[in-house]
Amino acid sequence: MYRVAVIKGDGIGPEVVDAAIEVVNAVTSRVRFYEFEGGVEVFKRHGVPITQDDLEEIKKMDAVLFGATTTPFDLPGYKSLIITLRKELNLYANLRIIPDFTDGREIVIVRENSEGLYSGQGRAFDDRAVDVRLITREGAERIARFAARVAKERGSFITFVHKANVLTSDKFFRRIVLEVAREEGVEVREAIVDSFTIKLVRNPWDHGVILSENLFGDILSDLATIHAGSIGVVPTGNYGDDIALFEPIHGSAPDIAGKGIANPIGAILSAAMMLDYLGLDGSRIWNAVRSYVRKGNLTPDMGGTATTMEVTRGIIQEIHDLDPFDLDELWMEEVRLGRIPLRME
Ligand code: 48Y
Repeated sequence: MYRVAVIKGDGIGPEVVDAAIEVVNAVTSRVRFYEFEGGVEVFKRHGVPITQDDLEEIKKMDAVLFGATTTPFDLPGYKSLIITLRKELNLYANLRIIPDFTDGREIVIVRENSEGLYSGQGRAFDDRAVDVRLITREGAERIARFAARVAKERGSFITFVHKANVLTSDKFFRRIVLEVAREEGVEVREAIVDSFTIKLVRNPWDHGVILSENLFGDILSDLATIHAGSIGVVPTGNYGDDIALFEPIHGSAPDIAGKGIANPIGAILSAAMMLDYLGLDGSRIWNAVRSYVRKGNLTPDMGGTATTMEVTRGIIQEIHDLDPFDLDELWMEEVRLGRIPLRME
C-alpha cells in the first residue's frame, strides 16, 4: 500500500484534488491518502505555512499530491507554501508536460527547482533590494542529470535555455550542463531565453527536453501552456531523491473557487505522473483524459459548459470503457523505486 500526503490548499485546490483522488481510486486500490493542512490559515495560527510536525510526517510518505494555494504579496513574514515544500523536501527537479490532446505531441520542460533566482537569499534594505541568482555545481549537475535521464527515456535531446551571453551564473550553469550531457551521451542544443520565447510561441514542439534555471523555467512553462488549450490541464512533478510532489501548474483561481467549474485535468494528470513515480501505471489515466478531451464536454476555460464533476465522471467512464483490466493485476513491485516517472504510452 502506498501512502500519499494530500495538501489540498485553498481556492480551487480542494475541488481539483478531490477529482484527482476519485480518478486514482478508479484505477487502483493501492494508494491511501492522508490529508495535511498548509497555507495562510496555518501561518496565522503557527507562524509558518506548514508545521514542522506535519513536514516530518510528510517526509515519511511515498509521495505528495498538492492542489493550489494563494500566496499574498503583502502578508508580513509569509513564505509561499509550495516553495517551502520544494525546499524542505529537497525537490530539486520540476518536470512539466504540456500536452496537445489532438495529436499526442508534448512540450517537456525541466525547471531547476531549488536555486537560481529562487535561492531564498534575497534581502531588502532601505534604499535597495537584492535577489541572488545562485547556481551551485551540485545543483547544476543534478538537474542536468535529471534532464538527461528524461531525454534518454524519451529518446530525445536537451534544449538548454539560458542567458549565458549576459549572466555569469548561466555561463557557469552552461558549462556544467554541456559537461554532464557529454558524459551521459545526450545531445544538447542551446537557446537564448529571450529569443526562445518566440520559438516557444511559433514552433513549440521541436525542442526535446527544455532545461532552464528556476525563474526562466517558471515563465517558460506558463507560456507553453497556451499550446495545451488551457493552463488548467497541465501537470507538474517535483522530484527529489527521496520523495516527489505532484501538482497542477495552475494556481488557486479564487475568482472561480467554489463554483464547481474548475478544470480538474491538470490535477488528474499530476496524479497520473504520481502513479508512474510509484511504479503504478499512469498511462491509463493519460489515455482516458486524451480520449475524453477529444469528444467530451469541457470546463469553461476550454470553451465548454461542463462542471468539474462532469469532467471527472467522464474521465472515469473512459477509464472503464478503454481498458476493463484491473491495473492491480499488472502491478509489479520491482518497477517501483528509482524510476523517473515519465508517462508510458
Ligand atoms: O509553481 C509555479 O510555477 C508557481 O508559479 C509558483 C512558483 O513561483 O514557482 C508560485 C509560488 C506561489 O505563488 O506560491
